[in-house]
Amino acid sequence: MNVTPLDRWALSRELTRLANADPMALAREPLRDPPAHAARRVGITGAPGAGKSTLVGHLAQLRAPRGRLGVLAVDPSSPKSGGAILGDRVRMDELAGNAQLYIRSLGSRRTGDGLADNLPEMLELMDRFGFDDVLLETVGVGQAEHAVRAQVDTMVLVLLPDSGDIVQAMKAGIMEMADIFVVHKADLPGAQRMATDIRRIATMARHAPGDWVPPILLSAAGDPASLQALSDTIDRHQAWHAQAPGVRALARARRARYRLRRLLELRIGQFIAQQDGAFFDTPIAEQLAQAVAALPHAEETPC
Ligand SMILES: Nc1nc2c(ncn2[C@@H]2O[C@H](COP(=O)(O)OP(=O)(O)OP(=O)(O)O)[C@@H](O)[C@H]2O)c(=O)[nH]1
Ligand SMILES: [Mg+2]
Repeated sequence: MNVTPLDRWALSRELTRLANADPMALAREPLRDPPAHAARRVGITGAPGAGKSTLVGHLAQLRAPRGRLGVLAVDPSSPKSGGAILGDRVRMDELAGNAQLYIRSLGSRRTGDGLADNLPEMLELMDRFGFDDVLLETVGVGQAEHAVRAQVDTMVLVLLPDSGDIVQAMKAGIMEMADIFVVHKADLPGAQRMATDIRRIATMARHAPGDWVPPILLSAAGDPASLQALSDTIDRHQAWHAQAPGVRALARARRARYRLRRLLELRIGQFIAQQDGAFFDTPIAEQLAQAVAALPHAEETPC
């Protein structure tokens, strides 16, 4: 547990710099030693209004006393209000004044996946600032989950009871990505049935011995035991993640792949935006060849 004072000012300044930095310029910065410390990274994702912020707020309350905890919310419904970031049922005054707690909202910009452009660098910064836990809230729009999956150790998928959520989630191929399913707003009708549906779908996935089998939890803002159970399940998954052979190497490779793909996509996006109609009249093989040839010259075309 980190007991040194958190330099909020330096952290905020650096996060702002990263939030505004051109990803290409950032990629050209001199390589730094990897951070000595790694935060436990937990992604909380799900459809708009599923209750992500509410869960993040309660998790922050439960987990902040154990160490330095950061909350990063990408595109929250109301970026200006800390209350919205944490959900309206969490009393801010219970969290305010905790010197080891840091909450920040990030706007998503160019990336099509609904994540902040330089999120990998921001998460690495959280490691450098000695965070024990980082909770990352993102609104699920299909693509976002794929990107979050690459960045976190534990992925919590929040689903609403009795909605088209599960169909959407299946369509987007995100059911296989969750480490923990949470049917939130379990005080509403349909939660049990939804959990049963998820269980039916989840049991179709094959698991080797020693694999993590994603649990399906029910939660409600007014049910403290359900929130504690979620926090405990996150701990269990983190413990499994830390010791399971090959899992950390896989996660590292996944992050590295995501980082490179994100840069390439940005670069290719710039290239395509710069072309005129005549370019698209040429054969597709020619277009492809030109696009690939343009890749190494990103610095000549600032975005
Ligand atoms: N019935 C019920 N409503 C809840 C519960 N938890 C949260 N809500 C309500 O659901 C609404 C959305 O909650 P949020 O936590 O802001 O949801 P979110 O997923 O963060 O929403 P976005 O960030 O806008 O996508 C709010 O009006 C909450 O009061 C719950 O357990 N039961
Ligand atoms: Mg929210």
